Amino acid sequence: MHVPKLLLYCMKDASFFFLLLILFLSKLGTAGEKIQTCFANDKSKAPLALKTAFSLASKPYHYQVLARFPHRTSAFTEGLVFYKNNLYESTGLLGESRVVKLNLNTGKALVKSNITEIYFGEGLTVFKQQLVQISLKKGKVLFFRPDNLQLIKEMKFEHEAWGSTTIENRLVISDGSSNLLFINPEDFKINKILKVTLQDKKISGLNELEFAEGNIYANVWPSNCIVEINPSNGEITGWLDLSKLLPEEDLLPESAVLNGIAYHKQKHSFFITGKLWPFIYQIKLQANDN
Ligand SMILES: [Ca+2]
Repeated sequence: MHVPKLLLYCMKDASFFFLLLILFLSKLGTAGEKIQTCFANDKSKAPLALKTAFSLASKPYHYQVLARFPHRTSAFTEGLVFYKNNLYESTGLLGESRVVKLNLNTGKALVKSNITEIYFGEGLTVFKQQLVQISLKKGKVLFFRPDNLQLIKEMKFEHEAWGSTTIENRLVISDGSSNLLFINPEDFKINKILKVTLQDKKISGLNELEFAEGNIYANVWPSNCIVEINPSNGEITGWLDLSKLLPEEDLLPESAVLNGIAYHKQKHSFFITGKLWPFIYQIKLQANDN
């Protein structure tokens, strides 16, 4: 049926017109609910384009919480990674930035890095048995020994850097845009820029990263959502809404968004926390029911 004929039919038959209207409004309502769940704790006005893209995407992954561990509410988490069964965290804020080896059961720091210079720590990853911490704007990259967190060396990366992970012999760095930068860690030159898209829409705000089981997982700032990215073409293949992970009574300031993703290969599960969150959650992804 051609559109003009359809309109004519609707005008002739008011009930059919109202049926169409109800269907349209119910569709909007479904999208609205999805937006609200994904950005339930978002007080910082995530871009409308981002919200719309998620509302149009397929349903999020389900997840199961396997365990909950304490987390220091003073920790402005910027990166989380496992190395040899130990969990390491990078914290941000000027004067508060360091790398910490965590006791998962107590939430306390077993070992802390000790850098006197003021910088803003960001993502944390592992390369050649060393922990690599990037920083926001000073171009500083710090390499630490995992056992005692002594500084091994410093390098420069003249680019804004938010999150990081490692794929084989390259680091992958986010910069808050929709791009992921593939870096040679020997000279910190950019080898490749991967554009991340969801149904052909660019998704910006990519932050903390984790490479796990062939996919890149990234949390999308400022939200409590994690997206699953195909590292070969940048397409988002799934997403996870973690806005219900923290109990409502534990809701924290505006800046307290999800920002820690570490994958434990042997336990087949993710360890998730956020800036200033009181807990680290161990979760297992489950397929969605699309
Ligand atoms: Ca990570």
